[in-house]
This record gives sequence, C-alpha cells and structure tokens, in this order.
Amino acid sequence: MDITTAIERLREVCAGYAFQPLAIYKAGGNHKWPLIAASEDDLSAQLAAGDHFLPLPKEPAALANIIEVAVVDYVMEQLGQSEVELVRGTERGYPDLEMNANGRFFAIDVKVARRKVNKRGFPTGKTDSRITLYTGNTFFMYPTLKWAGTFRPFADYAGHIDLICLYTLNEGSAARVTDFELLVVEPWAIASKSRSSTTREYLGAVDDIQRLRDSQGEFKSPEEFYSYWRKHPWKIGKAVQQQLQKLLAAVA
Ligand SMILES: [Ca+2]
Repeated sequence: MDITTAIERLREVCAGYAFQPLAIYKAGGNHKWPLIAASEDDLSAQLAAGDHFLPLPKEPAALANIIEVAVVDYVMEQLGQSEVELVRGTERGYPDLEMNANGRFFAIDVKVARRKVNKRGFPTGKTDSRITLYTGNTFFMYPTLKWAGTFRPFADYAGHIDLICLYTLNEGSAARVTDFELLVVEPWAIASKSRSSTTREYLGAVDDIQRLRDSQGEFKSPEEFYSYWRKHPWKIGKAVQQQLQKLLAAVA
C-alpha cells in the first residue's frame, strides 16, 4: 500500500461517517417505563424529553477530545477486519492511530477545528484558529529518534495522514456540533508558514477551509515543507533537552 492508496481507502471509510455523539447520557431521568421507541430519532427525542441528556462540553479542547475518540473508534471498526492492522496511540502521543499495511506503517492523526463565525453567527470560511499539524521541537525536528509517546521514529513512516474534523458550534443543541465535515489529507499539503501558537512550539495549517479541502497549503512539496519547518528556531525546554540527550546517547 502506498500513501495514495492509503488516503483513498481512508476517504472511502470516512465518507460513511455521520457524527455520532449526540449528548451525554444522564442516569435518573423523568419518564414512564417501559420506554418504547419506534426509531432512532424517536429514541433521542424521548431521551431528551425524559431528561436523560446532558449537552456535550462546548469548551474546544474537551469537545475535540470526544470527537477524536469517536472518529478513531469508527475508523478502527470500519477498517479493523480488513487488510490492515491498527493500533491506537496514547493520549498525548503521536499519532492517534497507526496503520500497518504489510509492514508499511502509516501515521494517522485526528485534528479537530471549529469554524470561525462572524458577529451575526455566519461561518467566515476560516477555522477559528490554525490547526496544529505537529509539535515542532521533538519528533518532528529529530525524525530518526524514537521519542516518548510515539511508536517509532517519525521518518520510519511510509506516510503521514490527517483526519481533519470541522464543525460549527451550535450552543443550542446538546451535540454542540453542526455541519460536521471530515477531510482526509496529508499534513504537509495543508501546511502554512505560520505557527499555530505564539507560546507553544506548534506549526500550523492554513486557516482557509476551502484550501484545507483542496490540499492547497503554502508548500509545493513535502521536501520544501520539511526543510522550512526544520530550519525554524524552535525553543527547546529543559524536559525536551533531557529527553533529547538521552536519545542521542543511546544511538551514539
Ligand atoms: Ca490528535
């Protein structure tokens, strides 16, 4: 399997995804038993009316985590029985999901972004903030070392693939999410020349949603992308430096 086939396969799978987490189920409730539902829509209407729903969190990081877990579960269910082997990553590690296709490994990472809306509540065509593609100062900067929280050195992957989840915040609904959109793209192809944080060592994607859909980042090739961002003067804090020294000592 090459990167193009891997992306096609994931696009097929993701095309079938409909946003699933509708609310948090609350025990107790206030309705008569037995509760009989005629359809899925009827069930959720009755659970809402019967006081069984708590809204999902609207805080971006908390909501993003719920979305990520749901999307990784779905991809694992859909691909799990087929030609590839899948392993879920650790919470703060990279990637969120590793796909082994006959000894060729692909890093699959899920990224969640809220659409930016104007004062009247209409989408502006941009993400609320730049999607973070990578932390710049660790595994990305030193791609031949095996960093904590990773399965293998970054450079050992046959490809890196992002599942980009876009949504519009709807404070009035328990699911909080409307117009959910799932893109399968290569990170270098949606990358910008700007950081996604002024305080953290993050490199960012373009914030224009049509450019994300079209893989129209600011680089012409992966080589141009990697050489640009590996030249960036990333700050290395004490903890990262200690880990780096240990890893370098181990390969010396
Ligand atoms: Ca992620």
